[in-house]
This record gives sequence, structure tokens and C-alpha cells, in this order.
Amino acid sequence: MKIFKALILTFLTFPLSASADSPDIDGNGFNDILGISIAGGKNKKFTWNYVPAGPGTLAVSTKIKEFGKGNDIPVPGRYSNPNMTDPAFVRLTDEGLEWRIIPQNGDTVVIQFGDKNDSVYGGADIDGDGYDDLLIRNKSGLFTFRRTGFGPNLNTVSFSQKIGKAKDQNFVTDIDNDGQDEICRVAKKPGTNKKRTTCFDFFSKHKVFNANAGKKANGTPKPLGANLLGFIREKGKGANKKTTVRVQELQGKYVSKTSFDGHKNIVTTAPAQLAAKNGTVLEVFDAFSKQKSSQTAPDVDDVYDEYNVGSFKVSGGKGGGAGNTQCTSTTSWGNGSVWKPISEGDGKLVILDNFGANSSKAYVINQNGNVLGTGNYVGKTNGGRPTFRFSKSGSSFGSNIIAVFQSSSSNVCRNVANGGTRYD
Ligand SMILES: [Ca+2]
Ligand SMILES: [Ca+2]
Ligand SMILES: [Ca+2]
Repeated sequence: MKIFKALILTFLTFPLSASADSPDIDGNGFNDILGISIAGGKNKKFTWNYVPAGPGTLAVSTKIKEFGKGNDIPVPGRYSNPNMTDPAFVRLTDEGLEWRIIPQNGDTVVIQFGDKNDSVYGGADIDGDGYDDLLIRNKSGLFTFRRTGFGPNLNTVSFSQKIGKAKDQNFVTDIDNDGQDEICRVAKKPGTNKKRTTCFDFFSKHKVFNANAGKKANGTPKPLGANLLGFIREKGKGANKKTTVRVQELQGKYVSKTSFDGHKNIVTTAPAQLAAKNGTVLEVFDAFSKQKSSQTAPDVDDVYDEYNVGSFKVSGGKGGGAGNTQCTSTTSWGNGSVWKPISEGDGKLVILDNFGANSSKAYVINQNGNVLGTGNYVGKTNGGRPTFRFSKSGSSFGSNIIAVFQSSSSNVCRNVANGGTRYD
């Protein structure tokens, strides 16, 4: 009886969304582990690979194909079939963003949708027909989606909604399990220090979910299924690099935390199961039992699931000898990070990275990626935050600029709407 009850509860808790964002490459109903090698170099092609699961399959790394290159952003999703994952990526071209999808018939479908400064969200089913739609967000928080034309509704007219504010941390998930993805934001409640998680129906902008996020909801939010949200942070450098995940209930209650060696993609293999590649194995953490186990990992650089948020916001690398200033992620100010337009010391701009960060270079760039100023690293100050001083005040950099904090492995960007305003 007890077992039976547990089964019913499981079905009630996760109706339709049992796969979270876990890929099913071969469509046999079992989630597979998807990996992609993004081995640098402008013309070096990506290799897609997976480890199948389920009866009658061998858990061995199996090549899918070569698809994508250079700075393309992988966005695998269920575009052409609700039960199978299609390889897909987004490429930046002179005309804007180009989505390339390999549907189940093996063709390559190319869709122009979005601009250089937009963020792309993979695997979002906004209209709830089971087929993933294309979703982008511009820098002021305007979300736009369009259907691919694979689903029952062939209308591919795009539809926009302003949801939240530019500095929100967004995630997209089916928060109420009705088959339709909502747009969610984690943001401070105005005038307070309290963070809230709020999710909106795309079409009506009706609040579907609204709860305290808790003070420690720091990092990049990622839906984990099973009513859980992970907050992912990359820490350390060199041999001490690690990726930490704090797991909370959507309602803000702490559940567990874990860390993985290196700066790695975190994927879900099933609801409440999060994983990262460690050498030849995939380490899987169960957020409820807090146990880690190992599985065979795809024989490529890193693992991916159907949830990937990326951006070409900064095309970078021009001028100033700054090297590549392309953002590897964009995050909000706070958690110790500060943009202080006029420092007490010399009246010029000083910026601090967040607690625990290990950046050693910082730049101010414009929306085209041109370097406007290079920070002078003065060490870790004020509780161990990497600190950079500039040769002029914040306001002299103008508006709509970007601060780039560069470490050995990443360029973390933070938007600055107005250079003369303090952000923290
Ligand atoms: Ca499968
Ligand atoms: Ca859809
Ligand atoms: Ca929903």
C-alpha cells in the first residue's frame, strides 16, 4: 500500500514534465546524456555525442554528428517532435541571429530570429503544444517568441512581452505543470533586501507564481524539475576551480548543496538529479538524498541538456589589447559586486567583483564590444573582492555600457545602464 501511495504521489507531483530538461536523443522515452565538444577555434566544428539509456541499449558514448562551430550557442530542444531532442544551435551573422535545427528527418532548417544583443533561451515551449519554440530576450527585458512551424500551429509570427527589468535573473520553466513554459525572474523587491521569484504567463502576463527566493539565492538560476531551482556559481581558479549549486524549493526553502570540480556545465538527467562531467564519468547528484553516483559520460568536452541560456551580447576583442572580452555569462550587480562611479580615494570609477570571485582583469566595453577603459587591478579588498580602479569617473563612460570581469576561464559581464549611477 505504501509503495502504491508513493507512486501516485510521484505522478501527482510531476505530471507531464518528468523529463525536466533532460534530452531524449533517440526518442525511446529514456533520458540520454548529451555531450558536445566545443574545441575552440573559429572553424573547428562541434562534435555532438550521446550516451543512450533504457532497455536494449548500451551505455556507450555514441557520435551523433558534427554540427556548429566557433562561437555558436548550442540550443538542443524538442523542436520537430515533442518526444525527441533535435540538435540545434544559434549563430551570429551580419543579419542577426540564425537558428539552425536538425529536425528528425535529418534536414537542416535555418530560421532568422533575433539580434546580436539578444539572449537566446533553448528549449522553451511557450504556447504549450509540446513543440519547443524559439525564445529571445533583449537587453531591456523584452521577451519575444516565435513558433518554428513544426508544431500544429504553423503561424510563425513573433510575439513580444516586456517581462521584468533589465537586471533580472531570468529562467524559463513550466512552473505550474500545465505544459506551457512561464517566464520567471529572480529579483529584489524594490526598497528591500528581499529577493522574490515571480513567474508570468507569457501571453496574459498574469503572475502564475510569486514567492520569497531567500537571501542566499545567488548565482545563475536553473530549473531542476521536481519543484526545485538550482543557483549555480563558478568559484576558484586553477586547480581549485569548482562549480557550486545551491538547490532550493521554488518557494525558497533550502534543500541541499553540492559542488563539482572545475567550471562545468550543470545538466539535469531527471527531476532533482543534477550532473556535471568529471573526466570520463558523469557525476550525478540527487538533490533530495544528497548522494552522488557516477555514470558513463559522452566522450566529448562537456555535457548539455535542453536548458541553455546564451548571448553574443559582446562581440569583443577590438582595441585596447584586451584580448577576447566576449561575455561568457551576464549577471546582475550585488553579492558584493559594485560599480562605484566616484570612489572616495580619487573620485574616479572603482569596480569590485563579487565575493569569492577570482577575476584579475576588468574592462568597460560598449555594446559593440569596443574597450572604453581598462581597470587597474589593486588586489582583493573589502572582504576579498577583486578590485579595479579606472582613470576616469563612471559617468564619463556614458550609458548602456558593460563591465567585464575576466578570470582565466570566463568573462563575467554586468550591464551598466548609466555610468554615473552606483550599482551594487
Ligand atoms: Ca533515449
Ligand atoms: Ca510550442
Ligand atoms: Ca505552465
